[in-house]
Amino acid sequence: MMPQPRGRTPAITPRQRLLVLSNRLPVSIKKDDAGNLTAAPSSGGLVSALNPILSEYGGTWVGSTGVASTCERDDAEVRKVLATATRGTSVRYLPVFLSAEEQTNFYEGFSNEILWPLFHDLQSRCNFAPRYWEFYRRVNQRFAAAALKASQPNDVIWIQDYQLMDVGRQIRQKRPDCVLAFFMHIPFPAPDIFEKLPWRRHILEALLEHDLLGVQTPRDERNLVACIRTFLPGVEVEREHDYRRVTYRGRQSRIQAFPISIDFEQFAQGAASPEVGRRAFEIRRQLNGVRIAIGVDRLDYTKGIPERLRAFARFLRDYPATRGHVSLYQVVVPSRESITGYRRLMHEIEQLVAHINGEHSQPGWVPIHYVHRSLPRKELLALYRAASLALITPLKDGMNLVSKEYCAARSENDGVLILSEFAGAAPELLRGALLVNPYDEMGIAEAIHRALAMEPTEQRRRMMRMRAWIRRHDILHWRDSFFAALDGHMEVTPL
Ligand code: GDG
Repeated sequence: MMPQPRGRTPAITPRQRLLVLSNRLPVSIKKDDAGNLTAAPSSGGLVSALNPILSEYGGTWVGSTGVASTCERDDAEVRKVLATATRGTSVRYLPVFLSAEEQTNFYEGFSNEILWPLFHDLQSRCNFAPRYWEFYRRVNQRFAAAALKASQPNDVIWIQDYQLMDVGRQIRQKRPDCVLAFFMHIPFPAPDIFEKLPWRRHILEALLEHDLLGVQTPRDERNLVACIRTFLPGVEVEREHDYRRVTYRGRQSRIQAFPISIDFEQFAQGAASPEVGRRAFEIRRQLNGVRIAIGVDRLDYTKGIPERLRAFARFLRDYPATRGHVSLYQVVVPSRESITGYRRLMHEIEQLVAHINGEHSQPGWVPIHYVHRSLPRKELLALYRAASLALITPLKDGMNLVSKEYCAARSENDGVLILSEFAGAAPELLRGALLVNPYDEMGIAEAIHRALAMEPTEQRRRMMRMRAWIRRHDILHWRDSFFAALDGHMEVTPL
């Protein structure tokens, strides 16, 4: 039976179903050397955010599985493994099969060697290879075809993220009256960065095919609108309440910021459970009672991990009395391992950890505990509970859910969040977090020192503010505001 929807928005009628498209399904399939297939949950913030929504509402989720398609017989095997892994859920999962060449050029190439660095303001990391663009369009066409096949005319088609910006345009050509929504999980750059993209006009026109275009923060909204004004002559933009209405070639789109969030209650309750409490106690004991600063990130150069490690080393040098009393526990979840730059980053992190530990370790104390794997949810919650501070310093981040999860897990209202001012979460959490510039080693070292010295009353005041904000602006609030903005396009009568 489907769980009862929570929140204020009525459920979508069975007549008007929800179809979600994302590059990856929430379940990834891997093939080992012997050719055996295994299924595992996909990592990353998009899946963390959308899973609770889809599992409540039901609907269809279209995406790739991560394993390269070679022949129809193998694809059929993948379908079977996927069906077994997702049995009993109210969601229908539809795999899009990509060949190894398509994965290389569309995903690793256009998505992660062009769009990802450019949209995170790191243009010098871009490789604008023309063939990537061909594959991007071709694969987007495949997603569009899968969506068209799986949907009925009245469905809401909700496309996720930067890998699929051209899908809506292709669906619109075939089905002009369908309801199309898009959400961008990563930042949107300012015009002087976006203009480097040789296909800038095509991408903006494709985005404007959606009825609703959601971005993470008001800054992303301003940047997107500035790009539209700069690169699409003849466009009209009107401000209405908390969004902009854009008219281009006779079609209207609504652009709005919807800061994404977490299932606060689920995190808070999970973290408060006796089992997690026991494990948190155990972790602290194993670390000989030293205070823990935690970092949790996908392996990615945007997350500022080497910069953070260097800042932590500086902290140990600048405040020698703290040596032996605090350790950084850095979790790095493997990600995009097939991309050379990511493997290089992994080695850089390993070398830095070894170097810093080599320089500062003492009997019974290691400055950095480094974990390079995905942890079970309960272990992650126990770490959030065990840590006196969270050190979350991305160079740029669409939102950063980890910062919100850490606060949700601190039900005793203690602990300090040190947060990059370039994370999308910063404007929401600025009254509680210590904001830092992730490039400022000395500033981060000072913030760590300040966090460790912070009185419990100040910790409490700050943590309560952040928790109250996140509790009110949770993932259900995000979903409700997004669906409410689709009002007029969506018939939202209760089930
Ligand atoms: C993209 C945008 C935006 C991490 N380690 C483990 C684990 N995680 C989970 C966290 C969190 C998620 O992964 C990471 O989400 P983030 O938001 O921090 O980062 P991205 O993956 O880069 O997400 C980002 C997001 O999309 C949503 O729009 O906020 O800006 O880049 O939920 O808990 N989960 C488990 N074990 C781990 O070791 N189980």
